[in-house]
Amino acid sequence: MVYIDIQHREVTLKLVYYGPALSGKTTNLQQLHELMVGSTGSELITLDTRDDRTLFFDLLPLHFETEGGFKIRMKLFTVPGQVIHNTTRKIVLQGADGVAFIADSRVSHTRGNNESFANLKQNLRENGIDMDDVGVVIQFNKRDLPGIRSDAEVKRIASKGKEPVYTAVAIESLGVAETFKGLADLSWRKLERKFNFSERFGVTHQHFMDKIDELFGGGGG
Ligand SMILES: Nc1nc2c(ncn2[C@@H]2O[C@H](COP(=O)(O)OP(=O)(O)OP(=O)(O)O)[C@@H](O)[C@H]2O)c(=O)[nH]1
Ligand SMILES: [Mg+2]
Repeated sequence: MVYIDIQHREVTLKLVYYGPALSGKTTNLQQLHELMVGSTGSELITLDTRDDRTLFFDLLPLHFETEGGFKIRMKLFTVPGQVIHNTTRKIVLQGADGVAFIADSRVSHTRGNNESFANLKQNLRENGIDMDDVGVVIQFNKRDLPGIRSDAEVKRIASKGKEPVYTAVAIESLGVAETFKGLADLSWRKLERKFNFSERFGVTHQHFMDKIDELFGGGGG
């Protein structure tokens, strides 16, 4: 859960990239890190990989300060997607304020996506997290590959569920920033509902989103 340090006027959000093995979770964080170079001094920390598969997690810490001197920290994690690493996934998910579910757009990966989404729900429940309190967004990644669900189909899926849906080619950095902004936006809304940041600390939602844009060099792009 979000960590609020009133004395130091500081809040820490935990955002987790979740999804089936090889869907592109680590790639999303790598691309975000590249996109934000210059605006944050943060390093991307990648732990325990073998053959480029995540064994524990990746972590991208971000931080910025509002004009009123309120500090916002965000910790972006990836989980290991391989089925066997469920214990690790569950631990990394503890206290999540937001989740970006990275799905593989290929039709052949439908089952893997569905099983991983069910696993997300189960691990949230087992961690005592109410899904309604968490900002969940979905990214259909690997739009460059053959055999993917059509845009129309992705739209249809989006209209059926309540989670915002994004499309991406993470290796080309397409859709990566949009997904992150959507995740930050929704997670902040959920927290605002509970903790009333704008009233307590003078941090409006718009101000928060402006700061997020600045991480990408400003200009809202
Ligand atoms: N064609 C294509 N390949 C991608 C895309 N995004 C990621 N990949 C590739 O997919 C493979 C897996 O990407 P990762 O980011 O390591 O996947 P992951 O979800 O972190 O995998 P685990 O850590 O095992 O759960 C890598 O070879 C990536 O380069 C994409 O948009 N298109
Ligand atoms: Mg990974």
